[in-house]
Amino acid sequence: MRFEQLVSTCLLAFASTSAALQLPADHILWGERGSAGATLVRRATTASSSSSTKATSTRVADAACTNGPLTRNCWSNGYSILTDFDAKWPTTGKTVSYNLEITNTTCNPDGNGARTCLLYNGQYPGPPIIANWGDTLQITVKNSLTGNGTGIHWHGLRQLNTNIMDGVPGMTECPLAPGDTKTYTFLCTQFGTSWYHSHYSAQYGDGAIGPIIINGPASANYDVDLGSYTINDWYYRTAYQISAITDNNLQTGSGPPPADTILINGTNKSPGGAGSYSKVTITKGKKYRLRLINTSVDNMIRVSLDSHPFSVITSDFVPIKPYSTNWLLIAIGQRYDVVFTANQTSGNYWFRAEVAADCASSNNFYGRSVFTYADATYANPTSTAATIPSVCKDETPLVPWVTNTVSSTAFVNQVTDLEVDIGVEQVTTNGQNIVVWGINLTAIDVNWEKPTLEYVKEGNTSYPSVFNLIEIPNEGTWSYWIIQETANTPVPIPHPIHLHGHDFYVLGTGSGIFDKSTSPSTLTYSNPTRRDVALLPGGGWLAIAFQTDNPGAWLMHCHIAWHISEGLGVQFLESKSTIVLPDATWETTCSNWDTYWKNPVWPKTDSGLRV
Ligand SMILES: *[C@@H]1O[C@H](CO)[C@@H](O)[C@H](O)[C@H]1NC(C)=O
Ligand SMILES: *[C@@H]1O[C@H](CO)[C@@H](O)[C@H](O)[C@H]1NC(C)=O
Ligand SMILES: *[C@@H]1O[C@H](CO)[C@@H](O)[C@H](O)[C@H]1NC(C)=O
Ligand SMILES: *[C@@H]1O[C@H](CO)[C@@H](O)[C@H](O)[C@H]1NC(C)=O
Ligand SMILES: *[C@@H]1O[C@H](CO)[C@@H](O)[C@H](O)[C@H]1NC(C)=O
Ligand SMILES: *[C@@H]1O[C@H](CO)[C@@H](O)[C@H](O)[C@H]1NC(C)=O
Ligand SMILES: *[C@@H]1O[C@H](CO)[C@@H](O)[C@H](O)[C@H]1NC(C)=O
Ligand SMILES: [Cu+2]
Repeated sequence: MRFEQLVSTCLLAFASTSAALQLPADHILWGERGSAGATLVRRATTASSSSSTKATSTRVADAACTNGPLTRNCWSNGYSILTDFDAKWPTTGKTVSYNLEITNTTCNPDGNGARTCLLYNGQYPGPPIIANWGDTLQITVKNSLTGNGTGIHWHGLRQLNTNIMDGVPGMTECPLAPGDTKTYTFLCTQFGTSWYHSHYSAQYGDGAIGPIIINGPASANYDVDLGSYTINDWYYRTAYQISAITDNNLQTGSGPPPADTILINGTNKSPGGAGSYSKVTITKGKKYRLRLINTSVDNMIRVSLDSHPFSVITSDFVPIKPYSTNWLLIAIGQRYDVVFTANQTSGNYWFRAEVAADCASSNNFYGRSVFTYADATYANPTSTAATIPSVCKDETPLVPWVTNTVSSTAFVNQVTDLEVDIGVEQVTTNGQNIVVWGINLTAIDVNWEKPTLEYVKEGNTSYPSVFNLIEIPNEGTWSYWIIQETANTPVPIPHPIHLHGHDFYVLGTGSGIFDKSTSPSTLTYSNPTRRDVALLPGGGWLAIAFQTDNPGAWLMHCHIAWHISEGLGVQFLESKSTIVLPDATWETTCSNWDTYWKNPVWPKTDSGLRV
């Protein structure tokens, strides 16, 4: 079965224009706007009263102060919560090293029964990767699988000038052949919470995930960092089995099978009562930071801690103005860091993870874990849940702490030429061209033997049309995208859209068709939500913008594993003339892969990507 035929569940149309705003070359270098006229605004800090101040200058708010429970806004000399990490970051000169070995083993996270799992260092979730803002991470990955290639994507990490470390087989690297090793080296220009996962086929659904924490300042104070808390759907069959069922269901018009349960930090009790809950001990009077990461393959989940409202302090990596909520909806790939206070009667409280039925998600069981006050005896809680919301939409308002503005003139000037049409497969966006991707269009299909960066290195521009490649030739421009579900789609379901290499600005979302004559005026250009995964509403549209400031081949895709596997993705080839090209070590990964692929254990049966 050809997976191009399978794409019909993902009735997405991608429409793009790009502003031809040229900026001085030193703009990117200094992260600073020059004089009036340029519409791309990039500031190193919000504390500036003058837009012509150099990003490297010291601001009062950035002066050295020590990060502590009452000063989480501080970081180090010249860096604080006011720093725009897209423009400026510390370089500590420190390298933090990890080894991750993926093996084919078994796991039994809720006691329901052992199944085949593909795990990092035998752990589920994989070991947390922890570094400080400005450190270099150096992670050596060994593929100890006998029957699959692999590759790790470091979700949300910008990979400035290190596109070859982005871990996307068929785009930024050849897969690691069985037995092969690759060292991924990159600078942590951002801080906050994220995760790593295999981007090779359906692998991450079988356990190949782990958290990433990059310590830095925060927009609210707390006493204790509880660390990462992954929340995800879980199946008793393997991801390859579920994926095959999903593909077959598609032919008959039915959806994927429901997940069997939800795991919280890799554990839960099974419906039959086996297994154990994740247990967290808290002390009365203290404030806690919890780093919530949605590592699902298919399901949207809402989480809540009974009687303890969350103050939300990030959207993905981006620090935001804290706001309070009882329930948080986390789409796949999204992260929210929250702060809560242990100020209730001493006892046991449920942490709940409920599948969001209103988001077309379904599950056979729910997730639970237990938060216990240090002076109470552990028991199953009797606490009461807050009223659960019933509308499927991304969290709002998510107001970035560092204020940035998107050019509205560039958008409005271009949007008059926006047309949504079906059938354009490959375009460049330096004009006013449109790419639309819908029911009868190309599903992305990468080439593991000849990744996009190999084409770039060869100077070969004959990209196969199934690469879904869109060139953005110039740096220093705004790129705008309307991601549109086709009119009258029979499958009006939400899709979590993720972009590599950039945080994007969410200009707006809506139901129905984006109307170029009225919708632009409803968009937010002043300090819009900034993040790396946003929800495209079912039967609607999502308008995003990003600045071209990171040369590379960057994937934009739906983070529902089945959907990207079925081809719901495009790749941007940004400023190909300034991409740092693959080196000899990179080529060795390819020659090892070519040797393996002459006689592989299994053939390639999907887009090759998965998340
Ligand atoms: C993992 O082991 C199972 C059971 O032996 C086997 O069927 C499967 O092909 C292996 N998977 C990989 C990726 O090597
Ligand atoms: C990966 O291994 C699984 C079994 O674990 C197999 O079903 C699948 O076809 C393999 N895929 C590739 C491309 O090697
Ligand atoms: C979740 O597990 C990780 C280890 O994988 C640990 O570092 C972290 O603290 C745990 N989170 C909580 C909230 O207990
Ligand atoms: C994770 O994301 C998926 C898909 O976007 C969603 O269905 C699920 O509810 C989310 N999980 C959590 C814990 O929010
Ligand atoms: C507990 O703290 C929350 C904020 O985290 C606050 O809204 C609530 O009023 C406090 N409750 C008590 C009993 O102090
Ligand atoms: C799909 O496209 C092909 C070729 O462009 C066309 O012949 C066919 O009718 C289209 N199918 C649908 C369902 O639009
Ligand atoms: C470009 O790559 C394709 C696919 O490998 C190859 O067939 C073609 O000869 C290459 N063209 C040039 C000019 O190198
Ligand atoms: Cu999708």
